Amino acid sequence: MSAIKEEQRAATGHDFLDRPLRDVDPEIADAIALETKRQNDTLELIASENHVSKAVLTATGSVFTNKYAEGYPGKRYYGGCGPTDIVENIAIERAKKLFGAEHANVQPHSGSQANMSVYFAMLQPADTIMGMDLAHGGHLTHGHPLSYSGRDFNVVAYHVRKDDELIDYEEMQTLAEQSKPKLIVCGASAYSRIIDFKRIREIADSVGALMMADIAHIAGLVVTGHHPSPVPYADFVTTTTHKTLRGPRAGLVLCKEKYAKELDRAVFPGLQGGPLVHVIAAKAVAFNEALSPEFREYQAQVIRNARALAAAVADTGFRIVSGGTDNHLFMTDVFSKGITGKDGQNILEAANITVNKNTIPFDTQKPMVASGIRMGSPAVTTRGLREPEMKTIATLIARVLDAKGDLAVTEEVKRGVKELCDRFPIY
Ligand code: DSN
Repeated sequence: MSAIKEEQRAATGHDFLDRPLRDVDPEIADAIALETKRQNDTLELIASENHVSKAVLTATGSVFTNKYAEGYPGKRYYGGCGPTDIVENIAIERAKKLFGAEHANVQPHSGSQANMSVYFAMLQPADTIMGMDLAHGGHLTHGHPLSYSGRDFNVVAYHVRKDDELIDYEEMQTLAEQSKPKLIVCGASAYSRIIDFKRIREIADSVGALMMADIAHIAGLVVTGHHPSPVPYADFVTTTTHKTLRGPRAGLVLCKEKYAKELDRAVFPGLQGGPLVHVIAAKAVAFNEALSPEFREYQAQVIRNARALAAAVADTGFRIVSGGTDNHLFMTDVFSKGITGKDGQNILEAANITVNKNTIPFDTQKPMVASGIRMGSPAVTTRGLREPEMKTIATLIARVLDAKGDLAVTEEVKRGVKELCDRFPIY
C-alpha cells in the first residue's frame, strides 16, 4: 500500500475504497461467481435474455454509478455533469441514428418505465387504451389488470385468431371503432410472427388514436432490417435495451420531434429522478455495437437459429404455436405431449437448459402452470452456436422432456449441454 493510501486509511479509519469485493462481501462475491458459472454451463433459451460484451459490462460497472445528474444534457440540477453530458449526448445521437428516429430519451430505467412515460405524457387516468392480451403474447404493461397500465386506464384487449394464432387485425379494427381508444399499443413478448405496423397505423388513424410500438423483444431485428420498423408509423416506439439489442438492462423511448418535450418531461421529473448514468454509458456502447456490420450478421443468425430450433423441436413431436417463427423466439405447446409449461421449465432447468413457462393463446392452464414454453435464440447465438447445434439442442430438450425428467436421462442431457457450453464459452 502506498504511503498516501496508508495516510488516507489512518485518517478515515477504513479502506473500503480499495478492498476487493471478495474481502468486503464474500457472500455476494460467491453469488456472482455462482451466477457466472451458471451462465457458462447453461444453454440460455429465455427469449428476453442475452450475454452482453465485456465492454458493456465495463461501462455498467463504471464510476458513473457515483453521479447524480437530474435533468438533461446542458440543463442539469447538479454540478460536475460535463462527462455525463458527453455520455448522454452520445447515447442519444447513436439511438437516433440506429433507429432512424427524430427524438430519443435514453433515461428510462426499464421497459416498464419507458412505457409508463409515454402513457404519462399522453394520457389521463381512465382514458381508453388498446393492447394485446397478455395471454395471447402481449405484455403486462400493455393493459394487464395487475399492472399500473390496467389499473389506471380503461383497457380494451385485442387477440390472435384461434385458427392460425396470428394477430387478428380485423378484430383490432372493430374494437378500435367501438371503443375509440386514445392510444393503440402494439408489440409483444410472446409472438413469433411479423407485426404489421403499417396496418396498425391505419387502424389508429381511422379512429384518431395515437400509436405506440413496444419493440422490446425485436429491437435488434428492427435496427438491422430483419423486421419492419415501426419508427415511420408509430408516434412512440419503446424498447428495452437488453434483449435482442444486447445492451445493459434498461429502457429507451423514441418519438416524433413534436412529442419530444412532453416525453422528456414525463421521464424526468414526471416519473424518474436521477438517471443511471453508468447504464446510459453502457447503452451508448451497445448502440455502437449494434451499428456494426457484425451485429447485422448476428441478427440474421438469431433468426436462422430460431427457425432451425423451432423446426427441430417440431420434428420431435411438439406443436409449435402458429407453426413456426419469423423472429428470435417461438412458443412450444408442451401440453400437446401432456407436459405442463411449469413442469417442462423445471425439467429443462434440472438439465441446465433455461426457458420460461408461458401461456399459449386460448390456454386451458393457469398462468403459473401454463401449457407452453417460450424459447429464444439470442443468447445461444451470441455464444456462436449455429443451426447444427440447434438440432442437437432440440434432441436434448425432447430427450429429457419425453423422459419426464428421469434422473439418469437428466444427467445424460446435462453432459450434452456441458459439451456444447464448453465448445462455446461466453467470456
Ligand atoms: N420479462 C420480459 C420477457 O421476458 O419478455 C418482459 O417483461
